[in-house]
Amino acid sequence: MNLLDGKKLAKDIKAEIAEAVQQMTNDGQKAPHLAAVLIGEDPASQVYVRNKVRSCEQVGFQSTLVRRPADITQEEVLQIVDELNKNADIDGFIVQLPLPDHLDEEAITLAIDPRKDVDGFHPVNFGRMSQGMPAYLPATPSGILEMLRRYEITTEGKEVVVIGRSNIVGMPMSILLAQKAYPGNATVTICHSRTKDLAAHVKRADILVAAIGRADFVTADMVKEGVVVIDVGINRVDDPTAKRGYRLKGDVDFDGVSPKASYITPVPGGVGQLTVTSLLMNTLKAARKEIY
Ligand code: BQF
Repeated sequence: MNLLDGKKLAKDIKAEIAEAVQQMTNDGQKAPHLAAVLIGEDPASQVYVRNKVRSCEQVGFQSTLVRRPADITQEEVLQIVDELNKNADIDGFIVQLPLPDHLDEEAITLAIDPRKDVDGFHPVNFGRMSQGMPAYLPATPSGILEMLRRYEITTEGKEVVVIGRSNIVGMPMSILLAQKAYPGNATVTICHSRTKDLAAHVKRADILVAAIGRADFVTADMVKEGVVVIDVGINRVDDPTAKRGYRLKGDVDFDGVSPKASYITPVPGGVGQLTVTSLLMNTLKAARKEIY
């Protein structure tokens, strides 16, 4: 078993981004500037946003955090998005999901200028991505592609099984791995809650992407010997012995599955790390106007 070490890759990628920022500022340009909108007090969202702001600092980006209470109105959120769209100093911004229930996530995502949509969630970016046009790719699939590239994992002709069909992970991941590209050229199966005999599909996978959102969902009996396992799950499970009272577990039973896997991502320290570096890469591209 080989570990797909997200922590190490993230360190390398951040050093590369920091170098690019140095170049820009040496050339008299301003540093890339990312803004994040955080609404409410969701504990996981607070961790993620703090993580993103700290990562910006590490690479020399400017960052702006816009924090608002959970009872903000839809109109007020749209007002913030509009201001960020117009603010020439901001290269890209994100609205941290999930949003409180009374807010319309779809309408808010649609209000973001696609040229500043560094999360790649706007349907214009999804559409461009689907057609192989330059686009801001959603951060998690983009991070997974980068991981496959850097570990030189072959995807051409491989059986890929993606479990999960979300707009931000499962769907775009499936499209990207089926595209005529590297990494890509795979034969992709999308499994979901209505799939009949999920275990039979998973058993055929050369590469498995697990994006379900349930701790230890994939067990050793379900996978083929030699499988490459990409575990997207970030699940909090109670652990009284941990300092925060919980620990993170993936969607894959790591201890059971890893002896059968040729490569596997750990949780924590796997895909999540690359999700954050992909957001930074997208912001760098936005500052350089590389996409459109
Ligand atoms: C790690 C996310 C579900 C829903 C909304 C590093 C992150 C997580 C884990 C992180 C995630 C998950 C993010 C690790 C951002 C990934 O070392 O294992 C980084 O910050 N993530 C998010 O912004 O929104 C989510 C998962």
